[in-house]
Amino acid sequence: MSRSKPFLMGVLNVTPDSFSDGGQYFSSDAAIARGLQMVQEGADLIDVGGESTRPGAAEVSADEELQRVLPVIVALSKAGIKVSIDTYKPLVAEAALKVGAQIVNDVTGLRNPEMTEICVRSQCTVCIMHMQGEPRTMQLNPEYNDVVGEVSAYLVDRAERAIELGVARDRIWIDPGIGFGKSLEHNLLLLNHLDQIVAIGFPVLVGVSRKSFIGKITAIGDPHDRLPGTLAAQVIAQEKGVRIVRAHDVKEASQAIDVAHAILSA
Ligand code: HH2
Repeated sequence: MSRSKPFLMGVLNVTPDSFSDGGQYFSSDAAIARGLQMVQEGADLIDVGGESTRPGAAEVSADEELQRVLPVIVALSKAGIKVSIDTYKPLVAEAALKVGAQIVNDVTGLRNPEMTEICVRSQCTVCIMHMQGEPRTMQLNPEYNDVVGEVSAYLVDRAERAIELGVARDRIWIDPGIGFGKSLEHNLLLLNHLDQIVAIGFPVLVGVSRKSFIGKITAIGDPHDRLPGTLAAQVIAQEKGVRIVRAHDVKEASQAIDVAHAILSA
């Protein structure tokens, strides 16, 4: 059976406090340069975020978030790059779409009805991610009876609700939300059973890049040292059929995905 290569989403955090690249691309110039570089390195789209969602991160006002992301989205869109806006705030999503973003990446899975309205009106693509709880407290005591079943049911429910409200079925991506209200075991079960989430029928996006589950398995504290573990998890996700891989280290992920694709297609 022929299979297509997953798309590579480059992560661009225009924040001072993201868990692995906080402060690195906080100025617009540095962020734009990094966005262009990631496309050169093989990214198919760039996910621009202006507020960290790591456990304990400070909340940012919509105004502040807009100041961070808008100049970057304008510049990358003008350069013909596909941009997604990583936000749960309707105001931020709306403004980002107006200046050229084409995808809304909502880690709260369209919990806010205004976000759905904006996606319907703009006819953008939307990524619905699963998260248990809120970013500030989500890692305190995540609990599931059947994590794969519960996350799948949530994603089906949120996607069906979005369709009822007017989002086109072919504009929906789903994401199990690795690290968002999940223990190590929950993350591993989700990754090993991604094929069940793929079988739901929407394109699946997965973000494993440098995440703390890799640190827990390997006892590597510094997220920058988690590249080999990241690539292992990304290739497993690819093999299970995910359509979009979210990565900080685009050059390396691109090589891993190309090689895995050649093998899986032989
Ligand atoms: N992970 C992060 C942020 N946004 N969006 C989706 N759809 N899926 C993910 O797994 C995901 C996401 C966390 O990573 P990062 O953006 O690097 O960190 P921070 O939230 O600290 O800015």
